[in-house]
Amino acid sequence: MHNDLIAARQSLYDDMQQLHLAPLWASLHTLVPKEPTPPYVPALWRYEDILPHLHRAGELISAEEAVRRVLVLENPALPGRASITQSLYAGLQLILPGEVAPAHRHTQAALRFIVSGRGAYTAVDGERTIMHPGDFIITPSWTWHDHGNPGIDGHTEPVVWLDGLDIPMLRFFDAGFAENGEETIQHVARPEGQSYAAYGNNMAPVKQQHATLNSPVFNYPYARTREALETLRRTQAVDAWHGVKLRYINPLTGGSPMPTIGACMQLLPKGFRGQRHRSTDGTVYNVVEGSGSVTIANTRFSFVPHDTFVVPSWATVAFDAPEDVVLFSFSDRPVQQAMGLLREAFLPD
Ligand code: 1HN
Repeated sequence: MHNDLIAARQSLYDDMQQLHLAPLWASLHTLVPKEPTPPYVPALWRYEDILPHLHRAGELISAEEAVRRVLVLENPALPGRASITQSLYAGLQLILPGEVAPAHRHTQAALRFIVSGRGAYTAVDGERTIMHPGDFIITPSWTWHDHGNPGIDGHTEPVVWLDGLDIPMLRFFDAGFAENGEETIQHVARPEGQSYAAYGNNMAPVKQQHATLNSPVFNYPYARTREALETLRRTQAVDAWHGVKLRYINPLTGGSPMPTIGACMQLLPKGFRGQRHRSTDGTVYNVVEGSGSVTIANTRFSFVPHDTFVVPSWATVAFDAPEDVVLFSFSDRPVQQAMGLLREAFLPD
């Protein structure tokens, strides 16, 4: 009787399959897990391992031919998906002296976190900004952007940055559009520094302060961020989980600089031994300064400057900083917050 029932059920499922029907009760527990079960894994990419390959690519393909010369950091459990988490993409981009990466725009939003080198610029909707190591730069959805590396003061060097995009999220929504610019290098419409002067000094133009989805500031310079963290470590209690951590904001709203990606910078003072925490936003980190280690779930990863690592949704994370450490990070937090889904937990010792 029992075997008959099993066979009869299987026969039902087989017949249903012809009609593209599936029994919910067979997968209900995986569809609605008790807590997140991300299909991707914690991982760390050593800059030292990536850089030789990036330079080999530099010898084999120009920035212009490649359009963007990027090595994609693919989550080891999501091969071929151009995804570091389920919602986010990350890659390391190289632009050599004299090269240009042609103007285009797309609905996918991008951030740049400058890793190494000086003398390159990125242009966003008619304004250029020189990229310095540690700068956080945004290229919001559907903004024209191109990059170039003319050098600075007669001195030229390769420039490398980390790109973060919401590519998998837009793929999920099937909301991707793109177009190429008519010119390779977009026309410069405003002098460098104009948007920062207008919006980057805790002030806003008296006649045009309507808030938009994207921050009117598009380069958040490292010098200012670093100085803020340095002052705060000396003047306030260090958080037991985050150290000293600030989030980047759209100055007109106080919200994230772009609606789909949030970003932070944190300083872990020498000797910091962080407590474990977790959150539903899978997060990508880039090491700016200092060596240390991070324990993600049960795995400990050592890191040095410029390494990149990913902490999956709901995995516990704790940092150890035997010297001063500065970490940049980004995630889909603003999306989860807008949907009322973000959860985080700060675990006791
Ligand atoms: C893109 O436009 C850039 O502008 C970098 O530098 C990476 C990955 C996929 C699609 C567009 C850039 C990208 C990208």
